[in-house]
Amino acid sequence: MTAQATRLDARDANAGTKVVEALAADGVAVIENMIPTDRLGRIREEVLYLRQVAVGRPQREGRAAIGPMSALKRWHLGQLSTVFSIGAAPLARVICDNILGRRWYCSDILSMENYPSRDYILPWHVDVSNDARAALARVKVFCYLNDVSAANGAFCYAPRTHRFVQDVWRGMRDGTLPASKLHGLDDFRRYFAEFSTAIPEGVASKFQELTSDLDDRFALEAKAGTAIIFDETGIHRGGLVSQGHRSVLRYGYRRDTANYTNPLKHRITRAAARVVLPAPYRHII
Ligand SMILES: O=C(O)CCC(=O)C(=O)O
Repeated sequence: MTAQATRLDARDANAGTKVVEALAADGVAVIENMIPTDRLGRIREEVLYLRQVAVGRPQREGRAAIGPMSALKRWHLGQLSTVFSIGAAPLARVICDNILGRRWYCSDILSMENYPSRDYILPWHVDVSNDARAALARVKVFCYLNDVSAANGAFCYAPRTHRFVQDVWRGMRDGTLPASKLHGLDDFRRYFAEFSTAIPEGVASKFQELTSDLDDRFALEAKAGTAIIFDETGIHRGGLVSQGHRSVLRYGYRRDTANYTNPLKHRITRAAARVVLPAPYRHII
């Protein structure tokens, strides 16, 4: 299987800078040992707890998410201390500082357990829409909790596609391209065919080249404890689990500028939490 992304090690002192460079160039980076081997057992236990409290009952399969703020309000921080310490690791903070600026927080911690299925976990798609604030509005740190290969659903990313998707968003925003909601790879293919005369030639041909033969060569296979960081404007998919299972813990970080229902209350609660909570919680809440 071809490795289609820069691979580095979380213990490398310059890992943060290298991740930021790889994200700008390729839209994706793989970080080995994001979760040290000796903490994987504890993380798996805490993830079981997270799944139980997040959905109110033990749940073997599927997604379960908890927001750090809701974990705080429901007194679950202590039981999730290792999960939080990985999310607040210096490397995660350096990456968020560089990409999101100084004001960011962890908005959600998501556990995903996938078992054999006839369907891909998610087909080729991008996550964000044509919105100036959306590009890299969120950083996702996507950690494998077991060894993952193409056979058990490795995450797949088409490197460098983020640049051409962003060109299209830019064109829509400045009015040189017709506005349209594009999410799946087929939406992009249709759009490129329909507006071929408006889309700059370099953008269309490069996008087509990068997405013409997407398959398992783009699967990011890695050992338990490895994290994948990716730009959500690039084309990616969840793989197919044909045997075994895949266990993932995904941290989502956002700029602290989102429109909350009650922004003042939200800000005050977060500011207070940051003063009173010990590390690691105060770093990411
Ligand atoms: O679960 C996966 O492998 C895909 C996840 C994904 O597409 C996403 O986080 O945007």
